[in-house]
Amino acid sequence: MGLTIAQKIIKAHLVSGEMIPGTQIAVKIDQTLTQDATGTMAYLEFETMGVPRVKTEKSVAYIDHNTLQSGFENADDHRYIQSVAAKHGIYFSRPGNGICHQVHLERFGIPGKTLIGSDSHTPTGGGIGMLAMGAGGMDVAAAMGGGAYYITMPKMYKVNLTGRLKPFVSAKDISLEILRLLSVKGGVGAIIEWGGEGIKNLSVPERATITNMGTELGATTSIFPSDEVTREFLRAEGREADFTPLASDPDAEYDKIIDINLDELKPLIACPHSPDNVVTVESVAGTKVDQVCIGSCTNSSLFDMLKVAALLRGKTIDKSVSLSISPGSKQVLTMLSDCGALSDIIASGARLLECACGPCIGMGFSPNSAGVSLRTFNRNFEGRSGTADAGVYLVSPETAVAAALTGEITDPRTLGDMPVIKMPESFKINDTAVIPPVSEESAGSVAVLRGPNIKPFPESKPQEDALTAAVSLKVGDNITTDHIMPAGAKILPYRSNIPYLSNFCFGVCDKSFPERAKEMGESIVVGGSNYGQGSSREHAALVPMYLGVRAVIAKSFARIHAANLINSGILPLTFKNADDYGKINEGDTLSLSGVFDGMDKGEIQLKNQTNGAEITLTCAFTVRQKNILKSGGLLAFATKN
Ligand code: MIC
Ligand code: SF4
Repeated sequence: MGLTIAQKIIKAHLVSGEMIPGTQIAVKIDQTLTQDATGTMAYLEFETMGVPRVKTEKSVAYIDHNTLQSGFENADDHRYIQSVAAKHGIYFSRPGNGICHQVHLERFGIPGKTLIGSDSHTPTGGGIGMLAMGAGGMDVAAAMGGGAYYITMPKMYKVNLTGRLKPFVSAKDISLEILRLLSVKGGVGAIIEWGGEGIKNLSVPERATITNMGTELGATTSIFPSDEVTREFLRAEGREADFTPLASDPDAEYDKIIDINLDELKPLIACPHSPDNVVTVESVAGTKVDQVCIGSCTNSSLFDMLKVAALLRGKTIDKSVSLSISPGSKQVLTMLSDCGALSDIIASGARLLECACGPCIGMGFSPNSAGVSLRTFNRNFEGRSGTADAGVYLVSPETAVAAALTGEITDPRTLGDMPVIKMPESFKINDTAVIPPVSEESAGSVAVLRGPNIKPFPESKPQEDALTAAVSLKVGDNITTDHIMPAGAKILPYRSNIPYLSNFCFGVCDKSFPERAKEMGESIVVGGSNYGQGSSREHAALVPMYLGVRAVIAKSFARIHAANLINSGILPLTFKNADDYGKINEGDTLSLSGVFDGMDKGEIQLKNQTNGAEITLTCAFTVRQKNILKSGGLLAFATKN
């Protein structure tokens, strides 16, 4: 049987296991990336592991999330990351150099290589034919130390694109269409390969928009072939030598095949508060808009920005709209400036933000009360923008500009003719904002600089054979990591201070949770399906662990979050019968007995002491995961072994 692209890369990197879907495999990791919001913790963990020099081919530390320095905390973390990177063999991308995924694609991504990143949108690298996956900080730390990355062997899905995008319909609309078709759970346990003759007309940045948003499907990753389009992109980046062709075999088999005809696609929009709440733009046209934000790792490439500039040229944005533009990288910004397109953007009345995540993670530019914000980003979860009652919509750059010009949601096809965008043959290369590590010989003289905001790592407890604890919180379906551990400008600076962060845990669902959990000592959280979707932030597991959460029982889990729970020593258990979810209420006391035996058998019995209900829970832990849980988390396990 022939192989898919992902299967070929996995086969070439397989350290243990067999490529049987649903079973655990370990893959060798060639490259890692971190960003600052998860990086500080990842490097603290890496230091604990005691490995002097990273063992990957390339590891890069980016500063792109916590760039708003309203106190010493973020600046201290930047200095810590810069010093730890220099010492241990990691490249350091300075604040202002751009969003990790955009810069990595431009400067470091290599077709056929494996990449894990402590950020859920690491699959952006799939746009260039990498097997790129989001992971928790501890897993990234382990990979930097030469450890393999353990995942469940995914199923293979294929999306066949036919036809060609019409003017004012773009890659973002393809992402929204697949979300409309599959939902935020539709990609769980799968790798999505994009193919068909329709991909020939999609440039690498457009492909990267699509693989980036594959994260919102819950997919392990998404990937495009490495073809002549890829070669052209690498050539423009002065990196043609990194090119290798990569395609699936003609007889490769897929678990699901989806066809999308690009000729028929219309401008789409994801309505609040979920990326799969997708309708056509024309069906909500006329809705008043307060704010428009263009940028983020989904839509901040030079191609996107040139389109935006061309559509804004000679026009003024509506007086009721505030428009922000954040180019994805210094390279994009420099080229926009050199060709004069930046002036068109500025002249229109847009506000220029730095090359960073910015509004996407609530780092400034929060909307007004009950405001309507149209964003070219990938997530519109409740509260994420920093304004609790804002309504965030996800759109393409074309639709974003249309709304900025008219002050209301507007089908961009009504704007007239789409200007023709000419991409330069080569990009302007200037890597001075990427600081290489010091040589191995000089590493001893580098002092690691720690600020007072770095608090000791919380101690986890080994799992025991029996657990009796009360339910501190019961939540519904699709709970995101933004619900569990919110981000935003006020909270993000404390990512290396778990005790302080814990005051905000589950704040979006129930502000009294942290107090209650602390009073209970040990407790259990109950959730619905797709629990923990969204970000890779391990803080969504570390903080509940700090607050005494010993187990999470849910109808199903998102991949990275389930791994983070295990890495933090928390038991993720699934209802065998989803209806049993109704037999547990907040405050009930639950008893789990025979946990070790149950972990081996894949079933653990639960007794609800409050109402007498007997419930069967399932789990599918590998030997390694059982040992991690019995050790009290990955860090304890890794330092012991
Ligand atoms: C996000 O988009 O939610 C983030 C912020 O980039 C996160 C990482 C984090 O929480 O630091 C992600 O997607 O993994
Ligand atoms: Fe940054 Fe937003 Fe991308 Fe996360 S989704 S990496 S916050 S731009």
